[in-house]
Amino acid sequence: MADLRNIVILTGAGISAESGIDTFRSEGGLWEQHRVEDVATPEGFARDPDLVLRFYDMRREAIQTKLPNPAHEALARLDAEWDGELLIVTQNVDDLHERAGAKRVLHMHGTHLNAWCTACDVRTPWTGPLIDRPPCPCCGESALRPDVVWFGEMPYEMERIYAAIRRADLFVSIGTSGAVYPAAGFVRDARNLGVQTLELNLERSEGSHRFHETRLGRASELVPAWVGQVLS
Ligand code: BV8
Repeated sequence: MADLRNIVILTGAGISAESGIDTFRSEGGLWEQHRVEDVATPEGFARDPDLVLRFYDMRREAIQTKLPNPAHEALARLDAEWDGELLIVTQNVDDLHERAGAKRVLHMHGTHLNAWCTACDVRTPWTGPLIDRPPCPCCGESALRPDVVWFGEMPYEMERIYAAIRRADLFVSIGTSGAVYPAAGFVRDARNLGVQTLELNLERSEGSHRFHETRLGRASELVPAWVGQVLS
């Protein structure tokens, strides 16, 4: 595309799969080990905070042992070399985009590596467990929760995301099943605005029919190939 200037990329768990981080919906995935209602909702947290804190403590610890894969590295290269607008909107709460060197990253569902104080609302970088109810470094209350957007909670920076989609020439979705809204609706919003849409995914997703083009394969192969095309 000659007039390609502004790109919005949406990533999901599939881009981190080859780094060894469980996705949500493949067999043996995260949700199969736990009922979503029990671990990824405010009600579940109120009902059994220890279960939820352990679920996130385990994942927070696990991601710190994982490394970015060629898909994350390719997006970081695009970020460094692309002189148009670029926004990597990730549904993931891991920090592999940043660890690969990407800068223009927006975590719409929060991040594993922050603790959010429900008493004073301050967010603090956090790498350890929360199960022992450590005190908030700011207010001292033992009221920390994962800084992660649960079902029924409003994703972060939605206006910034929609503004980027309105300005985009291309919307690319990488490694997501298109099962969760509002992220799964971005492709429809993009198409309604006349934006070109591309999906890179291991298998057809719930949203594949909405994309102009879908390429099937592993992110570690598809994403470097696509970035190479865009930068050439
Ligand atoms: C909101 C953070 C409104 C937590 C997540 C009916 C009843 C109740 C609610 C709803 C309803 N209908 C719609 C809703 C809203 C709800 C929703 O969409 N529910 C669904 C289940 C129907 N959404 C919400 O609640 C959202 N908030 O709507 O707020 C509001 C309005 C006003 C005021 C207040 C609120 C918030 C949703 C956020 C939930 N949090 N994550 C955590 O991580 O623990 S969701 C989580 O699952 C992810 O973040 C992601 O968003 C979502 C989907 O996961 P994926 O990333 O797509 O991963 P998945 O495993 O599903 O798929 C992986 C894909 O990768 C597959 O396609 C696979 O083929 C592919 N793949 C695998 N390997 C590879 C690969 N691809 C390439 N290469 C590979 N190697």
